[in-house]
Amino acid sequence: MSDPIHNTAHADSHAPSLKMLRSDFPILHQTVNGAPLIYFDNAATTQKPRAVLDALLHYYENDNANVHRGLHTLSNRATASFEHARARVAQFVNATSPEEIVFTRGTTEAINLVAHAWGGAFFKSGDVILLTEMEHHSNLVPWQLIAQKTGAQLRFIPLTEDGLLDLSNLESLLTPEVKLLAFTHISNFLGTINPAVELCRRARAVGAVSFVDAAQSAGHLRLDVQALGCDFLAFSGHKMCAPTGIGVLYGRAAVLEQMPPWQGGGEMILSVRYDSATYKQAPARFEAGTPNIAGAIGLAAAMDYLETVGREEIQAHDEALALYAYEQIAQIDGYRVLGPRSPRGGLVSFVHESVHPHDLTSYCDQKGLALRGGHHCNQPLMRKMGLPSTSRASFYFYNTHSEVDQMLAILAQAHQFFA
Ligand code: 7TS
Repeated sequence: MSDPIHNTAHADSHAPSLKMLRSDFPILHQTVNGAPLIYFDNAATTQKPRAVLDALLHYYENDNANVHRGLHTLSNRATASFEHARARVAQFVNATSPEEIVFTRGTTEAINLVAHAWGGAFFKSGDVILLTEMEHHSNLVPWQLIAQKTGAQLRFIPLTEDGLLDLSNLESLLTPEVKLLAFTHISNFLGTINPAVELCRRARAVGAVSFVDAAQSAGHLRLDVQALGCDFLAFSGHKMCAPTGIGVLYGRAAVLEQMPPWQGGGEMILSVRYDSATYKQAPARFEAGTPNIAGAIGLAAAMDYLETVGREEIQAHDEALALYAYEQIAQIDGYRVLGPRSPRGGLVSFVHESVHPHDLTSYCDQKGLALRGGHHCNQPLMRKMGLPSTSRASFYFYNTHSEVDQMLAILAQAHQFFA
């Protein structure tokens, strides 16, 4: 069979296998405001293939029951599927064991869990939490909250003019006071791919724990937590073809074992008295209450699906579309693209010299083109760059070069329309 994804410009018009992939996504085949939908808001959430929808339906039609507590067949089946999903995730990120995988609602909840549980136990006054200036609010506000509680301080790795991390002074930032370094793998605003292996290694060298926010990378490139050398890593299922409400916290076994519980409730206890309780080992200790069972099963189905598409092919395709869009948007009168040229994740942020990004994004919506306009939860960096907001096109493997060409035509029309 030929390569399912073609990453040379315009090759997709001759790619029957890519068209076949699109047919796996029922939602893509509709018109919006009278035009065929072009869905370029994948950094916010991706669409779901039939295989994932079927897995959800199959679970609810055949196996639905609560997990880990039933002595009946459906409960045992639901438990087996849920724990199979955990093992699938472990394999997907190359964790050493499923016990290193904690299910959460998403990236945001995973970061809050670590900030409150790990940070709450181990941060003390004078400690430093090192972040970067390009963090999503999810990887900033939870650390602010725990810093206020513990007396720890936040410190930031600055950016270069090109939108890369400026690591020239890392030594002076990554001092022995730094207890944790948390950074985004791929910026959801600039598309920058950060040197995760190097950052984790440098953190380890000063005895700091590392936390990789993989929300924008997990569905786009092959993640290997052992090769990255990270202590924690988090991502959201919904940005990689799985349902909303399910996400993952990976924690290296030795670090996870030290972490006290965050939320209390059913499932996470060994034994409870009126005045005290003892807790299970990780990961159960961090999964209080009934989990998102169907979501975990959908996530495993999504991982199987992404594996059949080909994770290297996905990365190459998304990056090729982003690079093509980046170079071509810059050629259209009135537009400026942001962030480094290459390498980049599968997204491009841009601004028009006089049209507000919200007006531009609404104009595009009228043509069936779904972009995101806003601050992309990067307010501090936007403010620093003097931007109120941007428009952003973000791609996935079911997007095509001809869709990018249609976007370019719409952006050129918008320039005329608003002139
Ligand atoms: N970290 C990064 C880098 C993100 O891009 C996002 C979501 C999150 C964390 C939070 O993920 P959640 O699933 O817990 O909400 N980013 C975006 C976006 O770019 N547009 O909408 C959500």
